[in-house]
Amino acid sequence: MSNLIQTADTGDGVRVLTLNNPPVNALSYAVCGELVPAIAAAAADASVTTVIFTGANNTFSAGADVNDFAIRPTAETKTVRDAIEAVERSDKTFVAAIEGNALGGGLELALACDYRVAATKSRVGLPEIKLGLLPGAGGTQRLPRLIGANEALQLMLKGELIKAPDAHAKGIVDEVVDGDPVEAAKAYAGKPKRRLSQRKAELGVANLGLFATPFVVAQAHMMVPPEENGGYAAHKLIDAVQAAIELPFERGWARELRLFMELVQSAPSAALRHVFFAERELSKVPGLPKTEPLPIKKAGVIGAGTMGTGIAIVFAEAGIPVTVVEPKDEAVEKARETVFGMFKYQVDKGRLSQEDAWKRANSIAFESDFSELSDVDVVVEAAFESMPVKKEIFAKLDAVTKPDCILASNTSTLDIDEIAAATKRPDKVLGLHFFAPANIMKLLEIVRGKETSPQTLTSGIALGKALRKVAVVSGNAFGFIGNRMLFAYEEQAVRLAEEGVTPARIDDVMKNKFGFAMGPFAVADLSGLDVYHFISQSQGGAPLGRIPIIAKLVEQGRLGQKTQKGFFRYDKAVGKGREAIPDPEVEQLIAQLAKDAGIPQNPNVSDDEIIARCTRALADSGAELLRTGVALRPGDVDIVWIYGYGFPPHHGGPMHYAAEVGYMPEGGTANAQTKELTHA
Ligand code: T1G
Repeated sequence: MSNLIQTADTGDGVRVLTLNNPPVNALSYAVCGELVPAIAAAAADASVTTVIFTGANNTFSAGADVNDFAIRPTAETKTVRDAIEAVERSDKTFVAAIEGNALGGGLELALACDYRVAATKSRVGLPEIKLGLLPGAGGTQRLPRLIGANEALQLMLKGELIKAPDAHAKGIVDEVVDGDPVEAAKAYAGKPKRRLSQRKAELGVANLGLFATPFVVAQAHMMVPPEENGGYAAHKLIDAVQAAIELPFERGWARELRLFMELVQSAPSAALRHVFFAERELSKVPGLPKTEPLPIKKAGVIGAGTMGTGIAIVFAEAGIPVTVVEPKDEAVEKARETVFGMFKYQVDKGRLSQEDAWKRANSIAFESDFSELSDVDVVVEAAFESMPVKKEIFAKLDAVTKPDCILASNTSTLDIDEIAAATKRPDKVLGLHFFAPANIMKLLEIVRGKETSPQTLTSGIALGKALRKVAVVSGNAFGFIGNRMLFAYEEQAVRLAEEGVTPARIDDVMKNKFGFAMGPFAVADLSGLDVYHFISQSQGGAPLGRIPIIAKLVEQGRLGQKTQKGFFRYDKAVGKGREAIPDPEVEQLIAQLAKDAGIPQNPNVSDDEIIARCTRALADSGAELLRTGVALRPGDVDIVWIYGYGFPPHHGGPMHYAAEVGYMPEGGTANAQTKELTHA
């Protein structure tokens, strides 16, 4: 026994079993191996009337240990289900005393109890769907019996975490306390058993009569994505909840396990579990000496354009007052409108109180003079994408800001070392590359220059967390991680178009068949074809693909969504001008240019071939970034593409997907400098 379960008797028939598996008290096979006998011992002990479950380190449990899903259990292995069956078999009263998080199997253990007491600041939830799973320890059978099948299903489909007061209002917990929930739980000692397994699951939808269940179930299946396009777990979850409504508990419990086992062995779940751990690896930079991050209490932003304003809002939402330096009054006016409009939207949506919105909006100051930045801790420059402009700004910032102030550029393609060289503090310079719209997009590329000090990088990573961003460290190279790969991806899409496959078909396949949020040509039109043209010009002028399609389109003023025509046409009357409408003129232009260049046509290439070529281009480019050390791990590449470019998470990202389909990128992924193998 290794103390994963701590047992304490309070002498009046109450036994407290404390889950003790830091940091999140995951209910691993090892923990369950101790929990099952502990429950059995309490059940067999006549002096015990009541068992209280709680967690050490002020948290209940984050559920089953996700690592365990990669291990095939043996006949001896004890799981959360075994622990819950032990509770179910016992005639003692069981109370869950929840503090911190009670998630997944943790909440399922609590649902197996007769009573649940939660600390005010605690959260409960069944987020398994985010791992491509369903609650496999009774959650799909007990939660519908507690709060009604329809509401339970919605909660599990979203996988959202619920604050204790809301959980109480929904009837998930019986009491919310400000003090110690264990003390409060003792008041339930000896109270009658109240097992959810003994209840019937009501649908919880009024006035639908006889065919209510089939109707609600059919509706639910229609509301979620197709199985092959990210909806695999959702459909199984709906089946499990249908079983809770239609079958006796024991049979529903068995059905749930069968559905869970199908999911745990599935590729989408393996991909989403990879994403879960890859995201938690991001802040660990191999070889980075441990240093204390510099405190960031005040910030500055240069430029009140779309990016500058978005970045200022990000700081304000994180509670960091920010000063935006912008010489042009009309830009300041526009920025102020954007800021107030954004916070008003949050109030209207009930996400923010009027008072908080006001406070945040007013924590953004607009000034025209750099000297207003003399006491800030970090400045993010978001000015025009021109090296001379940026160097001039950094030289000024170097002169007016305090020595410890970190100077960051939001450049998406320019050389951070060259920008840093315009200052006397290159060790305090790094790239903080936000993605548009900065206050919406979660991804942040932290670009490490060759002079960036460990403390500056550590401070950048800590700032990324404070701004609630998913921050990925990148080396300083053209396009960093995301945009570098975007060019390779777009190049392949353009090549397919040159061979006679229409942009509309390529986008349809990559979006509706593979699962991208948007197809490659719609992405190009959204970013602006002039941006692509400008960047390829700055990179030697080679066009994307074999013929200068983008150059021709730009020549014709087809810059993309912003000019209502690019690869596609956009009509303000259709989908607020954001819906891509195929344009025969562009298809004819491409066909003519391809004919002139003698490019063999293959318009009937299969959907799978289109997917393979586009995803291989991503994997090859990602592999090159790993070999050259620009990206630290394949998981980092995957997170960049999932959070920054709409790569479908149920495919795990470009590198994970390549491994999943058995594609090894040219040259492999071994980092030439460290010779470290960086497997997907
Ligand atoms: N299993 C294994 N490791 C876990 C874990 C888990 N369930 N949860 C967290 N960790 C690790 C994580 O990798 C990190 O490790 C450290 O703990 C701190 O986590 C049968 C099938 C609880 C809200 O989906 O959402 O139960 O990087 O950095 O920001 O039905 O972790 O330090 O080495 O995220 O404070 C369902 C997953 C499981 C919840 C805390 N449960 N966890 O967030 O810390 S499946 C979940 C979280 C299940 C049953 C099923 C968050 C958190 P390292 P962290 P945090």
